[in-house]
Amino acid sequence: MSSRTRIVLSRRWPGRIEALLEEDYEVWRNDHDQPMSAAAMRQALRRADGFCPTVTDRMDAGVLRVPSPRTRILANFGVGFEHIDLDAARRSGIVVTNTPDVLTDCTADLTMALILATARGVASGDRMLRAGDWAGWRPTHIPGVRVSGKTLGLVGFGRIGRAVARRAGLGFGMRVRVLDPRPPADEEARDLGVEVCADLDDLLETSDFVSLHCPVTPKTERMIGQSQFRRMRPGAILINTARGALVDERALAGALRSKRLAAAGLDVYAREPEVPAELREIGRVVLLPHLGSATQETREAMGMRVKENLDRFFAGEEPPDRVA
Ligand code: 8YV
Repeated sequence: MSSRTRIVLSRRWPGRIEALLEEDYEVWRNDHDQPMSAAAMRQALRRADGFCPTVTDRMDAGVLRVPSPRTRILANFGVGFEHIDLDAARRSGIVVTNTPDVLTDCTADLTMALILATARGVASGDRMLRAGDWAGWRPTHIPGVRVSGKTLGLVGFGRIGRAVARRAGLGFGMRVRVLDPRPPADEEARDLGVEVCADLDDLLETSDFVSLHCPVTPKTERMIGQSQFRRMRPGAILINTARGALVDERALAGALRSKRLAAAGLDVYAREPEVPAELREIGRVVLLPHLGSATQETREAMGMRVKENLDRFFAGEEPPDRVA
């Protein structure tokens, strides 16, 4: 019988990282690579020393209420951890970690991709051409919106928000306005080239592009709804690479249909992988399947960051990215 520390990976990971983990751990993989059921997760908590979930694993109090779990650490593959009930984990004596930093740049890059794609008809132009509907160049074809020099409002100014601000400010000469419960001090804001907004209305009323970069909490859930869309500039564009639950998706579809908003670029949805039909029907929405951190380099770095948390924890040390 093996006396190695046993860990469960809830989904398939990049092969190189799975192989590295297998050198140090007894690894139980979910070879079907489908979200694990609550029963399967509870069984994993009973039988493995560590469990490595992703955003597709809803680890609520019902799942975590396992009598005397063998699992002592939930090492999440991802920076966001709203899918894990931290209080329930604490009550079961389970430590929780995440993977900050390593996905900042790639998520910020994808945010810029959505800003450019929505403003410049990248997806609709591609669709039109593939459908054989391009009749040739003309001055009035797919008139986009200029990005350079416009105002970008960032709701949430943590690591990813800051990385977006650098790209937008330095690369595209955008004026960047930010909102965060812990705003940068005046000097830092000056150094970063951003302006701090007084409140959400101030940001919405002054931005051509509004991009979300905050976690979902009871306070921020559906923070962008009908009345917020009414505050936004006519013709503004909403970008969301954070979490779908921040936005009232029905109100978003309404704001797009009424042309209050020119476009939206979404990488995340309230009930993934479900994407509301009313959003799919609107051509001015660019829809991506949660690709923020999806580069080979970043997914491997996320796996390595999980491994570091596991290694330190099982060596009896404090894991570097402990969130509970
Ligand atoms: C991850 C993300 O790929 O890290 C996050 O919070 O949203 C994504 O980029 C996903 O969460 C993996 O669990």
